[in-house]
Amino acid sequence: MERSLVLVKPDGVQRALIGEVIARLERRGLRLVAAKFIQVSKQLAETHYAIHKGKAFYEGLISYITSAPVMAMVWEGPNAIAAIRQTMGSTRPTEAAPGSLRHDFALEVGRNLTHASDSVENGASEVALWFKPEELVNWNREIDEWIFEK
Ligand code: IDP
Ligand code: MG
Repeated sequence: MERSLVLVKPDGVQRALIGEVIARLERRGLRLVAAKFIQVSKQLAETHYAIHKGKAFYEGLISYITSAPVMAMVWEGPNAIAAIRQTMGSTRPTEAAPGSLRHDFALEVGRNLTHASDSVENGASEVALWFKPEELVNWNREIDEWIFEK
């Protein structure tokens, strides 16, 4: 079972799209593990986006993610990493597949609504960065056997 960190970034929160993001992930069959609504500190932002340090958009990215509250969540499921990134759409909204969140609700790469982990390993490390172990809820749903094959 793969796990991904999912963020509704400040633009998604300001535009009242938290529910839209959650609805699409729920509808896909993914299972919610944790959620919290927080103001991101500069320190957390810099650790989370350390891989982008030095790039031209880095400073703008840090001020974007710390500009207003975010909805931070953990979602899990088989193939969760690929499934969630597909539901989000490509990083650049004009390259995102029709029907994806970034296609349907965004125009610019610097205001692309969401974050999702890009690999199983990064999913695990991002979940550990954003959440304490006791904030993660292990649970089963009645419908799991109709969505998860095993
Ligand atoms: P991802 O969020 O789809 O994984 P990354 O390449 O990891 O995309 O970039 C992280 C975030 O940095 C993007 O979601 C976007 O908000 C921002 N970003 C990436 N490239 C650019 C750019 O060229 N200009 C402005 N912001 C960018
Ligand atoms: Mg990324």
